[in-house]
Amino acid sequence: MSNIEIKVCDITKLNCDAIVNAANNSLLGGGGVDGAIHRAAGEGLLQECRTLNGCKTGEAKVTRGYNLPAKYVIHTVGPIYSGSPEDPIMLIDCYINSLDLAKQFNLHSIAFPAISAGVYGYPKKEAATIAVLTVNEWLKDNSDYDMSVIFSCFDTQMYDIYMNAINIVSKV
Ligand code: AR6
Repeated sequence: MSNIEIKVCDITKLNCDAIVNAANNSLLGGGGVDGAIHRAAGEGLLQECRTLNGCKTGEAKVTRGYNLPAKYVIHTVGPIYSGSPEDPIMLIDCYINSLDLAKQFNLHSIAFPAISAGVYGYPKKEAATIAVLTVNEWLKDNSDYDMSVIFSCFDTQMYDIYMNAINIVSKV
């Protein structure tokens, strides 16, 4: 997993080709990481988001990064956790569609927050394991393409959860 890094950081400060936003279906901003990204990017981001006609759960759309250090923002919408079998399927889609979109735009570095693991209530360990497994599989399936992935954790508790997930996945 040489292309995966886990960091405790504010994702809005990262100088990657793209940062991923854990958005809602409207794409018009909200709380959590979504609010932080819109505040840091400025009004231009909201204006571009208004042209996108929202985003379905599990899908991803791209905008420019405006005042962010990141060049692009990939907006994806995680599932609101309900305990149904659909939840992991939609969360997996968020990671795959974000990475596919980054590749389509010829981007080579991307940072993810813990999609759905905040307001949307996905149990943190499960969300982190799905994130690590899915990204690891995507990197294997796209081994001819150079992509670096950062998992941006907002606190050390989430960092520990991701480190455990990496340890579990690397033993599989
Ligand atoms: N950098 C990195 N991670 C962050 C940051 C940050 N600046 N801020 C928060 N987090 P959430 P969700 C972490 O709730 O669960 C919004 O209102 C946070 O600690 O942002 O997918 C949207 O508009 C948590 O671990 O996203 C939607 O309505 C993780 O990011 C809804 O929330 C995700 O938490 C989406 O909920």
